Amino acid sequence: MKRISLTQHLIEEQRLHNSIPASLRLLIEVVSRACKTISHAVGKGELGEVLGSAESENVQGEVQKKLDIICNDYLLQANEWGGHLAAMASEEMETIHPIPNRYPMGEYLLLFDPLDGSSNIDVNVSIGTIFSVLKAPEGMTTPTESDFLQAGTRQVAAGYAIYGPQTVLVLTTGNGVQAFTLDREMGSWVMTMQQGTIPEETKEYAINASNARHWYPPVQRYVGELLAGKTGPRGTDVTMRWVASMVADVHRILTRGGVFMYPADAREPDKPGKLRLMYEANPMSFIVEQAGGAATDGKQRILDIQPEKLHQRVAVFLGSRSEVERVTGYHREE
Ligand code: P6P
Repeated sequence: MKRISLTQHLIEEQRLHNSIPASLRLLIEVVSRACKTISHAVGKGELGEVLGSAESENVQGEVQKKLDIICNDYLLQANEWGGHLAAMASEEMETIHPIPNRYPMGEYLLLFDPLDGSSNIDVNVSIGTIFSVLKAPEGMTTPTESDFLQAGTRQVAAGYAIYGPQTVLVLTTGNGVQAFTLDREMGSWVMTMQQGTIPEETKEYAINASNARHWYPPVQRYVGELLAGKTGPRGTDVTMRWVASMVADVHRILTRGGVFMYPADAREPDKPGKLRLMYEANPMSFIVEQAGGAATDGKQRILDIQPEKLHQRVAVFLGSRSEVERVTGYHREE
């Protein structure tokens, strides 16, 4: 495979598909540069005195890590001045962040989880940044939260950076999924995957099994059949992985297949699960579908969900198409 840069890829995509105008290319390159900065900060760990709690909570009521806030600021500062954005939204901020008046307003909306998997920061397990790009509604002058409430099918780009043994940026702009590995000596993103494809079948599943007694019947049935292995209806043994970093679990699935589940459960009956629709489930679902996989909330395609709130949660079943269709089918049989 040609080892091309992110910039060359974006310019060639524009020539081929007319899908990445200059302002969207600038947006993606600015976000990728912020991810390089985040990778450096994450990589320093305690040496940068950035580990540990920030003694504050985010809108989700979750304790924020120092790095959550630092990385959120990196993304805000990197994207404010370019003239490509109208506003931003983040897991770490209750309200949207309009572009300051001193800068020109652009045509895109950027949503992100600046550092997903925070519980893994202090124990040196892979974490990541997830981002989603929408177009601002025509004629919008002053961005409001409602301008962000667009179904996942309206995304023009989505991606994540995973900070693990390698730092890898995974991106889709609607024409397949590409991956770029950070060449730390050159400081550049180099294409290492030209078209990600999730295998249709898999023998690997990901779920937090400690919640088993709280799962609703369709998930109990699906996971129970997997656990029965050769002796059960599936007739084969499987393996389970749970990193508790969505970026790491999704990256494994993009690389070798699998099914990722964060279902609703009886612990909080009024909540449809833990993960957030706008800046976790939607971007990951866009990537997974572009790689030939599937993503539902147990009942419907995640990308079709019409959002009602910026920080709303959603149940997530995504990955190898045959498995997602099976577990979704069990929900529909209910
Ligand atoms: P649990 C990380 O906090 C996160 O939002 C996702 O990245 C991850 O998949 C999930 O929560 C882990 O949740 O309940 O297993 O700790």
